Parts: sequence; C-alpha cells; structure tokens
Amino acid sequence: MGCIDIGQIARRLAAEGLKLRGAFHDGGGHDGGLAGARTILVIGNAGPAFWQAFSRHRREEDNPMDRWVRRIVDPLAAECGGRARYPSDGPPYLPMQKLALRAEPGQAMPSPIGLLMHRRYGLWHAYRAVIECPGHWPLPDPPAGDAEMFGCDVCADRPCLHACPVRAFGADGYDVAACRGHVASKKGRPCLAGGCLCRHACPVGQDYAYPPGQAHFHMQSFLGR
Ligand code: B12
Repeated sequence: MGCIDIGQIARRLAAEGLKLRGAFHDGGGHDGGLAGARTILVIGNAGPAFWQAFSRHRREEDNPMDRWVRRIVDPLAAECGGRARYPSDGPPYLPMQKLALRAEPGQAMPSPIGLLMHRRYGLWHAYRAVIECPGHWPLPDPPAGDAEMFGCDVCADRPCLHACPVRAFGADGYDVAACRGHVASKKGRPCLAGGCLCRHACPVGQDYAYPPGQAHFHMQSFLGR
C-alpha cells in the first residue's frame, strides 16, 4: 500500500459526493478480468450528495456524469498504485453487481426487477467505479447490526413487479424495448420525468428516491443508449 488508506479514500470520495460502498480481497482471475488485483474497492452513489456535487461540477460534454466521475476516480486510483474501471466500459462489461455484492456482503440482494436492492437505499443507488489495488489492504469494518432479513426476502407483495404500465418486468426477464418505447412515448412522461415507476413502488429506501432532476437525467440517458 502507498501512503493512502481505505479510510482516507472513503473520506476523499465523500467530499466529492461519492460513496465507498465497500471493498474485498480478490484471489485474482475469476471476476471478469480483474486478474492479479488483490484489493477491490467498489464506489457508488446513494443519497443527495451525489447529484448536488455533480450539478456543481457538471460540464457541457458527452456523458457528463461518467466523465465527472472519471476526473475524481482516475487520480485516486493512480495514487493507490492501482487502476480504475467503470461500469459503462465495455462490452465486455464488468460484472458490477456481482462485485458490489462481494464488497457489501449482507447489505444488498438482487431484486425481482434485476437491480440490486440495498437494505437502506432500496432501489435508489448505483455503482460508479471500481479501483483495483495491488496488495492486501486492511478492509473497513462491515456495518454492524445488520443480521436480520430485509428487503425482497420479507416482501410478499412485490409491488415492483406490478407497477410498470407496459409490464416490462415479467417471467421472461426485462423487456428493454417495451420499457424504452413507453418511456419515449407521451404516456411514459411520468417515467421519463420522475424515474422508473417500479423503483418508486418499492417501499424500501424511499427517502433515497432520486429527485426529479436526477431521475430525468438517468432516464434521458437510458433513452439515448
Ligand atoms: C447493459 C446495461 C443495461 C441495459 C440492459 C440490457 C438488458 N438486456 O437487460 C440497459 C441500457 C437497458 C440498462 C438500463 C438500465 N440500467 Co443498466 N446496466 C447495464 C450494464 C452497463 C451492463 C450489464 C451487463 O451486461 N453485465 C454483464 C453480464 C454478464 O452480467 P449480468 O449480471 O447478466 O447483466 C445483466 C443485468 O445487469 C441486466 N441489466 C442491466 N441493467 C438493468 C436494468 C434493469 C432494470 C434490469 C431488469 C436488468 C438490467 O442486463 C445484463 C445483460 O442481460 C450495467 C453495469 C455493469 N457493468 O454491470 C448497468 C447496471 C446493471 N444498470 C443499472 C441501472 C440503474 C439501470 C437503469 C435503471 C438506469 C436508469 N434509468 O436509472 C436502466 C433501466 C431503465 C429503467 N426502467 O429505469 C445499474 C444497477 C444498479 C443496481 N442498483 O443494481 C448498473 C449496475 C449500472 C450502475 N452504474 O450502477 N442497463
């Protein structure tokens, strides 16, 4: 390790509106091209600080959010003697959700609609970067007192599966074309302006729901992809 530790990295990220979601030691080679890496840091967002910071630093450019994140994380990765990888790099894509589950054990689970649901943030969070660091860095303590069942495991009604006006989430998985077509249509204005109705339907983490400006930004970029 260099002269920076995981606690400092977490504080530096927090000052920029990002969250160190967790870290783990990797044996190397089996996680989608992270061969040789030993300590993997997973960085993401949840809560209002992210959108506030992005709004302050946003530039007029293509993919402004991805580029802003890179301007923060690339130098940090260099300082760690490691390298940064990003969820949008690809294909092939980083198996971001699998890495996230390893970094935050017991904190998140796959939801019926494919997004990871987090015990605090519900469906209102995402992953922004991974830093691969050489060597075994001491890991942060896992969050305490989170042993009980949560989220989808104790949710009988599964409102997320019933909120989509075009039933984009069904037995056959996610119907991207149906979702995109609806969001782009007049009837899909609420999804475009306020965010995916299935995410809103989840009772967990509603305090973390993205504000309309952020929700619109993400839905607009989903339409553009
Ligand atoms: C490709 C991709 C998509 C494709 C989906 C393709 C498909 N057939 O399902 C498109 C462009 C449609 C998409 C959309 C969205 N995505 Co997406 N997507 C990815 C990406 C870049 C790669 C996934 C992949 O191919 N992995 C490799 C394969 C081998 O692994 P896999 O686990 O089998 O991957 C599958 C799932 O991840 C799934 N998938 C991806 N996104 C979504 C979204 C939903 C709702 C569902 C059901 C499935 C799904 O598609 C993959 C291939 O089948 C990941 C980032 C990453 N690197 O993982 C983000 C990612 C999975 N997406 C994410 C999100 C948030 C979304 C959106 C909700 C964004 C938004 N608008 O806010 C939208 C959904 C639209 C909506 N209703 O709101 C987040 C999930 C965060 C979480 N809490 O788990 C990720 C991790 C990106 C991030 N920065 O955090 N996405």
